[in-house]
Amino acid sequence: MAKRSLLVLSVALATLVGIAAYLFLYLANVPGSARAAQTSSGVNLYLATVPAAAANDPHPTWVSYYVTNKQDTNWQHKTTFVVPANSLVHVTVYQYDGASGLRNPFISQASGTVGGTFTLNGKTMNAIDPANASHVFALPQLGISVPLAGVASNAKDQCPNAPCTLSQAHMTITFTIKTGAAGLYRWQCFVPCAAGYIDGFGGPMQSIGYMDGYLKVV
Ligand SMILES: [Cu+2]
Repeated sequence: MAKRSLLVLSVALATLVGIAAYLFLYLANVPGSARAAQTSSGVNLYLATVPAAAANDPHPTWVSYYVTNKQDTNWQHKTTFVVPANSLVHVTVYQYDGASGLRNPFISQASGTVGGTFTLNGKTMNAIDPANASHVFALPQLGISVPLAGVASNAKDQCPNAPCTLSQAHMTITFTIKTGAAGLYRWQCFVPCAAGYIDGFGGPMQSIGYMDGYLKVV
């Protein structure tokens, strides 16, 4: 009898431990988020895109977005960006990857940004050559999409993997978006940039933390 109660007790205990592990290690375990910097010039979000994540990443060969700072010296592998509601957010992307090209040239145009434009290395534009697209920063729910031009294939001193520095070959893209109501808005890339996956759309293209994430408007 005592042996049987002990068995029932240990099975019940093991089940509870399993449920707790599922709740806290899986369900409540969300990817990290980074807050945009509030400065005298407004709210600034600095991002970087790379041909491959850092060497110690779980997926060191995957293309990825990172959060960084103005000097591009504080790389964090986070793709949930926290920004204030009803505000202008100035986004800067330091883009270190080469071009993959777009199958749908429509996405090579900017939409939904303030003025309908972006700057590429300081020049104001509203579209790029679809063949030069490396990544796209798109928030479909908000009608926002910005093409990110790739580094020329013959550029000197290309960055192979994160973290990169501004002394290496890169494109600088800036644009401003206006946030509305608080909420969680999905963003993603639309360029088939996932080398080695079917149609370039698997792996990092379908994974939060690489070519996907959230804009958390608070
Ligand atoms: Cu991409």
